[in-house]
Amino acid sequence: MNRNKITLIGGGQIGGNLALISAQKELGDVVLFDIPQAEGMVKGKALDIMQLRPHDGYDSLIQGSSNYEDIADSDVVIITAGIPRKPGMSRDDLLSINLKIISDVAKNVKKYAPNAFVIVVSNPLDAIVYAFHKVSGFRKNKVVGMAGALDSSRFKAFLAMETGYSVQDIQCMVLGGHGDTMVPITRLATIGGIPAEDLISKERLEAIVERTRFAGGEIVKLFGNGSAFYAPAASAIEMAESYLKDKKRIIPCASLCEGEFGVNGYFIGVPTVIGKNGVEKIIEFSLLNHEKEELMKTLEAVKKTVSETGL
Ligand code: A3D
Repeated sequence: MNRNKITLIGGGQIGGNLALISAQKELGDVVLFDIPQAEGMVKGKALDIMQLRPHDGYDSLIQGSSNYEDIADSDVVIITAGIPRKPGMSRDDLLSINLKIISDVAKNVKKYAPNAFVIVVSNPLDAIVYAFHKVSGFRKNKVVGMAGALDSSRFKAFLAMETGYSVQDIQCMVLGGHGDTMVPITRLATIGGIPAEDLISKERLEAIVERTRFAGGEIVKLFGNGSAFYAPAASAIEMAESYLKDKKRIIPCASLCEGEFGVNGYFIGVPTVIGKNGVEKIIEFSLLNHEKEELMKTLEAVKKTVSETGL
């Protein structure tokens, strides 16, 4: 049986962790790709993970490369190429640099891995995934942005920390753009199937929602020179795994909406079914008035950043 091929464009903090988790889950063979100036770094990380394999006995092959020919015929491409935030920066501050990078990456992915399912992680997420889609011309079911998976896992983590109950028993979703205007749907958060609103006071829930909105910034401030990477990597892997194993998980992802939730022509966080055909469906459900208003507010923020791409 042929193994899947997973290419990681950008071999920095998230890229290295993506390689490690892909190998540990035996999702397939991995190409960890970066620019020529970082070739030694990705080759070193790849070799390090190859040498870790005997501990767990997994057989995935990990290769570092700065040659686009090595990504040929990838099944999945996860893109983290770009620069991360530093304290005081918003995700939107990264736009001009990461836009140039994603344009270059999109052309090469189109040339060498035209059939891949592409997961974009680089920020500002909703605009960068839009740019990838425009420049590559990939069909909308083959391009998706990772954000809601992470924002939801942050919401879950904070609910678990608040109650002391297992994260496994917590369900919730965060929709909208990947910025401070994201929309945690508090009324649908459950703990062991019980509405979180019944178990946690209104004030504490509001504080948790607020912490979720700024969770990325909280880590940026602690690091001082970069942004989160463990949870972002795990979130993107969850999406890749659902595609490769045709699991049909329902994950909040930045998907191209064409009318769903009243959004047209933009990538924004919505509940998305990921299976062997990529983005198989966006699941719409009724929002309350204040949730609709919040979604429209986050859409305005996404539109503004997208308009700055000039695409
Ligand atoms: P970092 O450790 O700097 O890695 C980025 C890598 O991209 C570096 O190794 C660069 O050399 C490489 N790179 C730069 N230009 C190119 C190019 N043209 N082709 C290929 N590789 C290139 O950053 P990181 O891994 O911490 O973060 C990566 C991106 O993810 C940043 O834009 C972050 O803002 C973003 N991010 C997004 C989320 C979301 O939830 C959406 C979360 C955390 C980080």
